[in-house]
Amino acid sequence: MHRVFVFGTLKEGFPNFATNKGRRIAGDFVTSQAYPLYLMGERHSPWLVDLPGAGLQVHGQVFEVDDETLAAMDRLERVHEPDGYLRTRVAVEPAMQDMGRQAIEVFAYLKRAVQLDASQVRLGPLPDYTLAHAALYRPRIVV
Ligand code: PCA
Repeated sequence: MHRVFVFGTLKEGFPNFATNKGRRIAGDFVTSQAYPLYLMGERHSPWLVDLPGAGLQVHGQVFEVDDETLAAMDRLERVHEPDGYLRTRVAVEPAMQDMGRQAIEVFAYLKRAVQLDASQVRLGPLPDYTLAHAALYRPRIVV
């Protein structure tokens, strides 16, 4: 099993949740470090840019997923393409103080800093990807 922190469309109740067949670990989590979270381009894709220390601590959810679900998420996030997301390890901790503050290492889908084109930033840096943000999202058209 693998633990994955999702901050965007893979969250429960968000547009790509159908691809996330994992088991949610209760509560909300927040990245231990700050990262820039932007809505990018016409499709308003949520990008968590691999620039730790910039931006804000970002909220999301943690799921335990099997190999098959991880592979499906990798396909959705196009990790095998140079302009896709990079699945890497980040430290996250429970967002609620009373849940304790111990950080756990989990996978997350980040964007490489070299991919960041400032002219494409529509919104951010954000602390949280909300349903209002998701309403702006346009899925990639697969041909
Ligand atoms: N899906 C992944 C990365 C960005 C996105 O929209 C996620 O929710 O974490």
